Order: sequence, then structure tokens, then C-alpha cells
Amino acid sequence: MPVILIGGGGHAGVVLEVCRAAGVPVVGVVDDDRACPVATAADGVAWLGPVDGFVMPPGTGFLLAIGDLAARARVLAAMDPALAVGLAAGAVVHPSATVSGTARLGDGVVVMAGAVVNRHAKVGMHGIVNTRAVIEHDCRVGANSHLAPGSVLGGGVWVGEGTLVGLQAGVLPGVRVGDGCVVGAGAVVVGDVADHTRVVGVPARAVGAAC
Ligand code: JB2
Repeated sequence: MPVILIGGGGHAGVVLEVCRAAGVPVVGVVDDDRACPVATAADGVAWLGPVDGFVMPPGTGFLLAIGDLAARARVLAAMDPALAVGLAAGAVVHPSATVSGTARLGDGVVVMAGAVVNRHAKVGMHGIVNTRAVIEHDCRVGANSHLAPGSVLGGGVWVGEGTLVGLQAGVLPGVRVGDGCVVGAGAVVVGDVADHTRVVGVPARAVGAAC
């Protein structure tokens, strides 16, 4: 299905390249800023208008292409829920990523170059599996969560919705990380993390609430 990117910044540029590598046609970009980086002659992507009031053309799906999780949630919340589900594009996977045939990716998930999603893992709608992230067997990742570049979830890890696992962070096998959490870059999570908690360090410790 041809897709429209929602958001036209740095993250969208990477999503655009994943789509092109995967052979998914990109119709254009929707962003409040007409001069957003992706809507340039170099990328050859049309600017279709601002987010507010944008109506998806028939036969197209959308990919959330904003990196910030709070902004993504705001955009989703402003959509008609039925429309948001009905028009979300299927998952888009870079050809250099490895996704097990038994893994399940929700609509709108983007799997970037070199990532691995192993046996029986599940990633919820609009998840970001960023460059070289690894999701081991039997993991569950909730909707609209972001596994940043180089992050690793051990086998059977559970990650809630709207959670960021930062650059090169790791979560040990079987650990549960709640909804709306932030795992700082390079942290190693060795025990369960309550909802809306920010953890940093090795071993990771809570340092307050995630905004
Ligand atoms: O609340 C919002 C909103 N916040 C940002 N509502 C709407 N409708 N649009 C929003 N945006 C749009 O997302 C901005 O207009 C802008 O075009 C785009 C954000 O672009 P930026 O390049 O600032 O960030 P990004 O989200 O594309 O990338 C970030 O996240 C990635 C995961 C960067 O930190 C990247 O380095 C990172 N890899």
C-alpha cells in the first residue's frame, strides 16, 4: 500500500529510506512545516499539508514518522480512532533486517536497517525498531514504543506502551518495563520498571518520572 509519512524531520528521512529500500511507495509527507527537511528536492517527496485537518486519500496508509513519543501520541490521539487503525500501513521492514516468520509486527511498525526481531516476538502498532536494535525471542513490545539504535531486549522481555529504550540500552531476559518509561542510553535494566519511570545507569536505577 502506498504510504504518507506523518512528520518530515530527521526520523522521517530514515523512514523514507526504509520505505524505498522495502519497495513501499511514499506519496508524500504531512508536516506543519512546509519547509521540513524531507520535503526537499533532494528527497523528492511532496509536502501534502499540515497535520491538522489532513484527510488521507483513499487507498493510502500512514506511517508515523516523528521520533518523539509524546508527539506521536498527540498526533494519534487527534485522529479518529477508527480511521487511525483502518488506515495505518502494515509494518515496513528494511531488507537488511531479520524478522522471524513467527514474529508479529503491528500496523505502522517500522523496522530499520540491521535490526533483529526473533522468534515469537510481538511489536505493537506504530512501534519503532531502530537501526540494529535486537528484540529477542518471546518479547512483547507495546504500541508506540521505541527501541533506539543498538538497544537489546533479552528473551521474554515485556515492554509497555509509549516507552523509549534508549541508544544501546539493554534489558535482561524476562524483565518487565512498564508503560511510558524512559530507559537512558547505555543503561542495563536488571529488574522490573514501574510505569512512567525513568531509569539510567548500569545496573539501571530509577531517577524519577518519565515526562
Ligand atoms: O506535536 C507535534 C509535533 N512535534 C514535532 N505535532 C505535529 N503535528 N508535528 C510535530 N512535530 C514534527 O515532527 C515537526 O514539525 C518536525 O517536522 C518533526 C520532528 O523533526 P525532528 O527532526 O526535530 O525530529 P524527529 O522526530 O524527526 O527525530 C528525532 O527522533 C529520532 C528518533 C531526532 O532526535 C532524531 O535524531 C532521532 N533519530
